[in-house]
Amino acid sequence: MVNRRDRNKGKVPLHNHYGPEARFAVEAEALIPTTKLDEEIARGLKLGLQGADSIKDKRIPTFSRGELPHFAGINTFMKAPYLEDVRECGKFDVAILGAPFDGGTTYRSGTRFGPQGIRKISALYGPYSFELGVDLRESITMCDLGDIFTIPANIEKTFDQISKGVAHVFASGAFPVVLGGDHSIGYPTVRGVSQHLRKGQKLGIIHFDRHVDTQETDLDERMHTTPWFHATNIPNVPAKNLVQVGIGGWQAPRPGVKVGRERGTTIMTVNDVVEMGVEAAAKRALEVAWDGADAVWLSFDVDCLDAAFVPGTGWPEPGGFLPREVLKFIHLICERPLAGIEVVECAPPYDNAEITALLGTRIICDTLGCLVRAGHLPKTRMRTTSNQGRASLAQNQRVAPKRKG
Ligand SMILES: [Mn+2]
Repeated sequence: MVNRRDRNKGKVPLHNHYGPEARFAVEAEALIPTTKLDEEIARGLKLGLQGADSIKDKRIPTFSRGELPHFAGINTFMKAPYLEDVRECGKFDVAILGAPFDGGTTYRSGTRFGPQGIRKISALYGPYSFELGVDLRESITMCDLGDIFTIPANIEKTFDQISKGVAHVFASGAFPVVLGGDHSIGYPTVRGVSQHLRKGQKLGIIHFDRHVDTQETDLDERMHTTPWFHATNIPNVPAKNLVQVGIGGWQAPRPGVKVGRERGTTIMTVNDVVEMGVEAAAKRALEVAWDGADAVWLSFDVDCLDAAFVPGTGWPEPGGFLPREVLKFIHLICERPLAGIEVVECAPPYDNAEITALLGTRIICDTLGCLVRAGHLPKTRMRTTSNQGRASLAQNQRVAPKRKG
C-alpha cells in the first residue's frame, strides 16, 4: 500500500535555499495528516463546551480539553490522558509511569518530585518535532498511568513495587516510559522487563551517566550507586551487554570501576564520544548492547550532561555532554528498537527554571519521535484487530528517510 506521504513526496513545491535537514522537515510537515488533531478539537468542543460568543476561533472550547493553552490543564506527561485503570494500559502504544523515589540518594535528595517536575514542564511541548518530521499525536497513542506507590523508608519494598509495575506495563505491550526517581530504580525496572522476555532471550542496557553505578553496596545498602551490579546479576541481563556512556569526573567510586572491569561492561567517556564522533560512538554502543541480546533498555541519567545544563540533580559534575551531543546519540540509538526508557535523577527542588526537567522531557520526546520515525513505534502487535490497525498505521508512518551516519 502506498501511503499518503510516499505518494506525495517530491510534489511539495520547495525552493533550493534550505539546509538539507530543514528541507526534509519543511516537506515532511506538509505530508503529516491532521486527523488526530481534528478529533481532539472535536472532542474538546463536545466535552468542554463551545467557547463564548466573543471567541472568533470556533475550535476553542470553554474549558481547556486538549493541548492548548500550554499553561492550562491537568499535568500529565504531555497532556496524555490519565489512565486510572492501569489494567487498560495495553490499549495504548506508550504508557508513562512515575517512580517517585529518592531513598537511594547519597547526596542531594529530591528526585521523588522528578515525575511531577517532568510532567509540569512537558506541558510546554506540542507533539510535533520539526527536524524529525514526526507528529506523535498523529502516529501513536499515549497514556499517563500516574505513579508507582513507592515506600519512602524501604528501598527493597519500593524495588518490588517498581518491578511489578514495570513488568505489568511491559507485558501489556505498551512501551514503558519511566520517570524517576533516583538511579536505584534502574535495577527494579530492568528486573521487571527481564521477567517478561521469552525463554532464552537476553536484555542489553544502554546507560547514559557520569557515574558507573556498578558497585554492590553503598553506605551498607543497595543505593542509586548500585543498580547495574544487581541488574547484571539477573541471568538474562549479561554485563557484557551493558554500555555506559559519559562516565567520568571526580565522583567515580573505585569499587564500581573494579566491578565493571571484572564483569566486562563497556565504558565510553565524554572525551571518547567527542573524539570518536557521536556517530561512531553510537554505532559501537549499539553493537555492544545488541550483541546476542534480543531487546535493549535505555537508562538515561540526566547528570551525563554538563552540570551547567542540569542543576536539578543529585550529583552534578562539570565536563559532561552538551544537550545536542546527547540528542544526536539518542537519535542514532533509536534506529534500532528499544524495550523502554527511564529518565532518572531529575530533582526539581534544585532545578533552576525547570531546565533539568525540560531536558528530561526532551530526551523522552526525541526517543519516542525517533522510534516512530524508524518504524519501531507503534509496535506491531497481533493480539487483537485494533492492534492490527495500529500495526498498519506503523507501516504508514514509516516514511522518513534514514539519516546518513
Ligand atoms: Mn549519575
